[in-house]
Amino acid sequence: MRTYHSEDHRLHFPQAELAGGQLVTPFERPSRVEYVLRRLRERGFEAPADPGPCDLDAVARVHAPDYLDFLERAWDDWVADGNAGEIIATNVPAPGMSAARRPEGIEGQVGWYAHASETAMTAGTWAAAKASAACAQAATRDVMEGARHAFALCRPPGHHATRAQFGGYCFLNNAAVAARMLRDGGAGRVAVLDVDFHHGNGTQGIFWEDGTVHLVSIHGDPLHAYPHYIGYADETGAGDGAGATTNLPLPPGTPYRDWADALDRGIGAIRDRGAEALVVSLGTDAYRDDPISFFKLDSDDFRDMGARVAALDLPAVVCFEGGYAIEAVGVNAVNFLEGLAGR
Ligand code: OKP
Ligand code: ZN
Repeated sequence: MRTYHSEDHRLHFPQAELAGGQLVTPFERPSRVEYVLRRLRERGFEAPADPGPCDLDAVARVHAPDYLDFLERAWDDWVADGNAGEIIATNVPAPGMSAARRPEGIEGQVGWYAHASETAMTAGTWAAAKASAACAQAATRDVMEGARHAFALCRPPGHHATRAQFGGYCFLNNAAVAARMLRDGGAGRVAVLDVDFHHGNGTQGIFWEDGTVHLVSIHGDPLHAYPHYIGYADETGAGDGAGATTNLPLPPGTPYRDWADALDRGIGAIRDRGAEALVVSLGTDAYRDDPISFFKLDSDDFRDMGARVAALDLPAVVCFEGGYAIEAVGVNAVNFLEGLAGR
């Protein structure tokens, strides 16, 4: 299995995340990647390849042009406006406001293009987000050329990024870019299996009315977990996409036994819809010691998870998402990959 990684992920490292009313070092930090790289090396995976430049046309297949333009110029506009700190959304168009016009000032625009305020942007965020998407693209090209599996060590993650909003540490939806590329490359039906602890709201939104891309997301019940206002089981898609979203929310304290039952239901749903290719949003934050999550998976469970996904017998692009128990992130991610590869 080839793996892709870009050092440019380091260009995104905000000093602060607003969490619990404090400014803390972001949970989503560069060292996460180091632990995955170390374990890949230890377990004999071939050295990660550089993905090359990001194909922005492929990104524009899932994101709005004005949003991409915003991401590109946000930092310069923010600095030009006299702001001394990092970009953090402080005002958002809440329900009840008309939100009829996009503001012209950068502060108003930041809130316009944000769905959460924990996620800061810095000078290097756009470059890092592009490098992350480039990893997904390179892995997808591998699979389109016949590889069984490929792993994109994406950072920053992507599955919370919607068509035109960032948030939840995500800017470009790498998994959605991969799924769209697979479809454009000829796969009639694609499934995205999102095993990150958090609901894949961005992916859900992007393919909400698309019956050819089936999202299955297993996640902390939004009654108790971010993204809080989306991800319920009765959200199943609309229009041509009716029935092509499968949400499997699970309660606090869920052990692997119950988690794996949900996975088997998700896998059954993917079989029923007849996917020809698979994208996995691989977050490892379902792990028992994850600092911001509430499932109880052990490291070995990620290997079993990979093996169950392998039984789908589909070519698969695996995109790295969340996971914040820093040292265990590498073990858990690589355990999944070994399970998937049947090692
Ligand atoms: C991104 B990914 C911590 C709250 C965390 C944001 C979580 C983003 C998760 N106090 N809120 O899905 O792992
Ligand atoms: Zn997550």
